[in-house]
Parts: sequence; structure tokens; C-alpha cells
Amino acid sequence: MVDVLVVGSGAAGLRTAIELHSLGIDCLVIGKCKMGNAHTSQATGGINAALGTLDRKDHWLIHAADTLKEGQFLADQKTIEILCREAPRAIRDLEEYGMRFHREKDGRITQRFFGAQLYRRACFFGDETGKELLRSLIAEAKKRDIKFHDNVYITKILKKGKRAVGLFGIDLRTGKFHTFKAKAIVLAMGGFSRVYRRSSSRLFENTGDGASLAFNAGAELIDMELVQFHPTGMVWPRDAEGILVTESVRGEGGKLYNGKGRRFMLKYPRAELGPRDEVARAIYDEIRRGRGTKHKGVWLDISHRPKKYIINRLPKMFKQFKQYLNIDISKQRMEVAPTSHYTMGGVRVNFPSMQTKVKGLFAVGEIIGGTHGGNRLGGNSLLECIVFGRHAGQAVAKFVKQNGFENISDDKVEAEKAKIKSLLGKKGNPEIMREEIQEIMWKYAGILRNKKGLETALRKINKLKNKSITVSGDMKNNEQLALLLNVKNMLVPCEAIITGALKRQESRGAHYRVDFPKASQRYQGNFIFDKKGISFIKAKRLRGKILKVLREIDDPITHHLE
Ligand code: FUM
Repeated sequence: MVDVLVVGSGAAGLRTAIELHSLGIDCLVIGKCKMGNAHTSQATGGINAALGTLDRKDHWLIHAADTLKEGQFLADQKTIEILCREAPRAIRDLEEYGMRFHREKDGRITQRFFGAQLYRRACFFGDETGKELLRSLIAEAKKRDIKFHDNVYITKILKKGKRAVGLFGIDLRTGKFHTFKAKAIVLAMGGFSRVYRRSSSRLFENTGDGASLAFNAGAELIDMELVQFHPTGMVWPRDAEGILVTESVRGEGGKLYNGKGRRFMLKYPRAELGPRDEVARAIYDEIRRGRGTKHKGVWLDISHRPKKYIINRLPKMFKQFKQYLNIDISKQRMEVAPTSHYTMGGVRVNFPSMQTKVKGLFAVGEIIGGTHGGNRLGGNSLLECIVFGRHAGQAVAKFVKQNGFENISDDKVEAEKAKIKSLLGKKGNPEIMREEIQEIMWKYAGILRNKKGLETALRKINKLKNKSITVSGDMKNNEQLALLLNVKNMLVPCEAIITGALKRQESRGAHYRVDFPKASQRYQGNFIFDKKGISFIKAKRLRGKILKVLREIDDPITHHLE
């Protein structure tokens, strides 16, 4: 029994736990992987804050304007204002936890360009920003003696009436079942970009467990059709396919060339540093039209930078290409293509309390939807975890002070145990099902979408939903069972992505309908997906200073182009 259960040991979960601890609230952090291995460790390029180190004119309002514009005005203005106004404070919090940043000679934090941003705004630690951020959060959590439980796969949110009162899960190593009782639950379980074949996430993460858990408990999902395809992932060898090639390569001056040697991004206003959806579609288009490379990619070149500079600013990329392809990126080009990277959709919450529709259930980090709108600015993902993790901690602390524990029904626990046990049986192969799902999503609900393809995808996903599959072995250390749990969870977000994509008969941000290639006023809003079906809410009109700022910064940046 603990006041608060935080599910997820990445940036969002840990920042929430630290805030709870500061407010004297007892919590337990549960992770499905080993601590330190959460997806945050894979985040590379940076975390945004308008510090104005190198570009004095930067201001949080300009950061907010860039964010709203990138999201094609589907995000809520107030939410974005909180995110950007509080970004410098988030950086200060991280410094306090001991996070290291790249710094200028005078000690100020260095900032680099990311796509679609007017100024150099991303604070970074080489290209291993997420790893360093996670290290510092874990160190802080350990200093505070925050409790952790690793390798537990949560399969159900236990409710009493309409309130979430506990969790049920299985320890993946020991096979033991666990029932956790709490006054409040915070889901910080990541997104669902791994429902796609090519993804920057590793195979076991971002599989939609959080969205699925919350949905099954009665929470709403929002913006599910809005999936970000990062322009540059590795294309080969097979085991490296999809791995992120950080935007900071382009932020540091990297150029894109097609297979014929043409710098094709020059026809766009911001060239290589345009919005992610624009660059991803441009690359995809080159490849589709037969102007790609041998492995169906394009070239990304940073070799004009000195080797020392590359090793200093992009150490992970340097190692990554050496390790997989024995390529020295200070001399040779990288072969890249779009990869599914981030999901703008997810669990619907009230900002900034992060409370879902289910009483006692909160969510924070990539698991939630609606923060970024139609597309997310690079560098805003780590930021949202830190800013809204703090808010979540505060709101949850308030909640637990006003609400006690509730009893958990034994019947519900026994029913869940029986359900998990029923997954063991004759030999089955969840791997085939996973590949099938990922292929369907990549082919029919990927970068370019149309009605016919989406309908095919929905039919195929519904068929898989009805497929009963079991795995052999017992509960202990059963990788196949863990995989099966993941695969089952993938189906909820898949259905929601496709349903939203069918409804959104326009192209906006990361969602591109070949049969509706323009944005339409009619769809200036958000689709909500719940057990009753899908509904639409109009976006609120922008107000106040932000409008003035948006008008003023309407010029494409050119000063960073060499
Ligand atoms: O390319 C990158 O480094 C990604 C950063 C992000 O998605 O925020």
C-alpha cells in the first residue's frame, strides 16, 4: 500500500515522483524495464527553453508561437504557454539534479538549432541528452530514497465504481502476480510509435500499453491519428532500421541529398530545418519517385564539419554509424529515411492537473495526447516530461490529501489472474502478429494515407483483435508472454489511429491524406476516441500576445543556412 503509484520510470514518471517526494507524498515507481533503460535514454538532440544564450531575441512567447505553428494550431494555447513559459525553470530544476549540459566558455548553456524553430533553443549534452537527463533524475530519486519496482508489467487498472484504486501486474522475471493499492495512479508509460514497422523506439517500448490500459479503464484518447514520422532514421542494416539519426545533425549544419546528388530541400523555405512533417514527406517523395539511394533512403551529410566538432557535438551518431556500418560520418554520408518517432495522440487529460476522465487516474509524458497538436517540435518532448511532471506531482499530492484508500475487490483480482493465465497454452507466435500489425500500420496508416488504405487497415486490425493466441511455457521469465501482452496492447491505439485518420478528411501536420491534400477549417480541432466511439471538438481561438508574435515571426528563417 502506497499513496501514489507512478507507472513508468522515464523522465515524466521520475519528475512526477520527485515532485511528490518534495511535497511529502509516498510513492512507488513501477517500470516494465530495468531502471535506467527507459525510452528517455534514447532521446538525443536536446530539450528546448528560450534561454537566449546565443540568440538574445528568443523569448518564451516565440517558443510558444513556434510550437503552436508546428502543431498547426490544434494544440491548446494555454497548455503551450505553460510549457514554454516554464521551460527555463525546467532547465534550472535539471541543473539542480546534477544534469550536465554543453556550455559556452563563460558557463552559459549552449543552444542549437532544431527544425521549425526561429532561434537556437535546444539545450543539449552531446547527442545523448536523454541519457544524461535520465541519469540525473535517477540520481535525484535515489538520493531521496524513492522506491522502485522494476520489470513489472501492469495489465489492469483496478477500479472501485468510477475511481482508480489500484493496479494489477506481473513481475516478468519471477512470474509473480502483484496487486498494488493506492490513493492515486499516475501513468507515464510512453506512446505507441512502435505500432509501426520502422520506428525509432526499441521493440519492447512505446507499444501503447499506457493508452490501452487507460482506455480500458474508461479514459478518453485524443488526437490519436497524429503520428510523427521523424525525417531521419537509419535504413540499414536490418537490425538498425529505424534507429534515430538525430535532428541535431541538421541542426549542426547537416545537408540532405537525394540519390542523384541533388540538395532537394533547397526548394523549401527553411531547407533541411523545416517542420518535421515537411522534411519527412519530402524525403519520402524522393524515394518514392525513384530518386533515393540503394537502400531506399537519401543522404545526410555532415562531413564538412571537422571530426573533432562532430565527436564533441554528435558522439552518439559517430559511434552508431561506426558500430553498424563501419562508417566515419566525418568523412562519409549517412543513409537515412523517415521513421515513426512520436505520437502526438494519447490519453486525454486536463492541463495542468494531468487528471484523466477517471477519478484518481493521472497521466503525463508521451502517453498523453493533445499537448503538441498536429506535430511536435523537436526538443519539446523531454521538456513536456519535466514541466508537466512537476504539475502532475502537485495535482496528485493535492488529490491524495483529499482522498483515502479504497478496498480492491478480490473478484476483480482473481478475474485478471485468470485472464493472464489463459494466455498460456499451446505454442503460438506473437512475433508474427506483431510483425503483421506493424506492417499494416506502416503500409496503410503511415506517412501518406488514403480512404481505401485506411479501410483496409481497419478491417485487418479488427480481424487481429478477434484472433485468440496463446504462448507456451510458464509465467516466469517468459519473453513470449511479455511480447503477447505488448501485442494485445498495440491493437487499441492502432484502431484509434485508423479511425481518427479516416475521420480527419484533410491534411494537417503529420497527418497527410493523399485524397484530401489540404488543411480544412472544418477539422480545426481534435478527435476524441472512447468506448462510445469517436467525436470532435473545435479548437479554441488564439488570443492575446501570441497572435501578435505569430504575425511578427511569419518569415522563414534563413540566417542559419550556409
Ligand atoms: O532528432 C532528435 O534528436 C529528436 C528529438 C526530439 O524528438 O525531441
